[in-house]
Amino acid sequence: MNPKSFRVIDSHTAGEPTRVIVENGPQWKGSTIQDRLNEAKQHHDGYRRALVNEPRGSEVMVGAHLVPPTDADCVAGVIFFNNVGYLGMCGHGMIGVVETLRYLGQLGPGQHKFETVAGIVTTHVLHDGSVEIGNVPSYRSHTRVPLQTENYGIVKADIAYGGNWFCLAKSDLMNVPNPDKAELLKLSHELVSASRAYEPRVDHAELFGAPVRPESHSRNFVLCPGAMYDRSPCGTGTSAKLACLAADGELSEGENWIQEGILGIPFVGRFQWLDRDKGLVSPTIVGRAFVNADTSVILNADDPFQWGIS
Ligand code: PYC
Repeated sequence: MNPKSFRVIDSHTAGEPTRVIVENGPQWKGSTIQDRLNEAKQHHDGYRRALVNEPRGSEVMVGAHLVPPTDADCVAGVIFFNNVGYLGMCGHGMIGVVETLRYLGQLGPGQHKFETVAGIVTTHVLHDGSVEIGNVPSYRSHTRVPLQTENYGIVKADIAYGGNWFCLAKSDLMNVPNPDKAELLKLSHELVSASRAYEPRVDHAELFGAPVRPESHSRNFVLCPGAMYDRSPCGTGTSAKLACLAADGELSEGENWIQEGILGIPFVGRFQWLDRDKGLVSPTIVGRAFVNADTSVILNADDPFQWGIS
């Protein structure tokens, strides 16, 4: 790959940024979303490194390639990436992609489907500008397993899938108005490591505590791969939480769960059962994104950090 520049649109969803390549991106050759993920990894990883790493991006940035869909019912395929690699699905990022396409005039009101590496997701642009995501089937694989951490003793945690794999635990560290991020990161890292004995694909941790707003049910802190924490309530993380609430009988089918992120901005989630015996749910997440930049990324062969600082 050697474009001189390409156009990107930036947005944030509840504080968490998404950067979508909209012009002069890679030429895709494969036919399935899995082929295209492999191509992104093998041939187009420079786009990822240039976009999300410093000096253009930061560890908190999630990027997205829009690729031709395999399924004719879908608007596009989406390959999400961050500072260390690729994500099967990204809820805040999907809301950002929909808002980006709306900003470009390429998406009208109503329902639109997208292919992701984790499966097909349905999106719906609502009248107030927020976006509803019908996420991939989600489930809990392990219930309240005792995880031995280095600094916090034994912590009981659930392990669940919501498009990415999560270790989920309640933590008193969250029950203060301004939680200590360094402590939350340390505990989250220790939980991800310990939970891999049960499910090796876990690469996100989610800690829960009391919400800030009276109408909310919970506030979370989500550690993502690449050591950054999600500024939003995390769409895939909220989906994993919904699977746990459903399995525990703590939320009824169709009932709203208001999940604040660490900045206090909420996503609204609810679920439908797909298979009650297997604990499989279809989660819906609602959140809002705002476009905040429409710009060109310039690649200069003389620049020692043309491809970002890894
Ligand atoms: O919203 O699903 C999400 C997400 C995953 C990583 C960052 N955000």
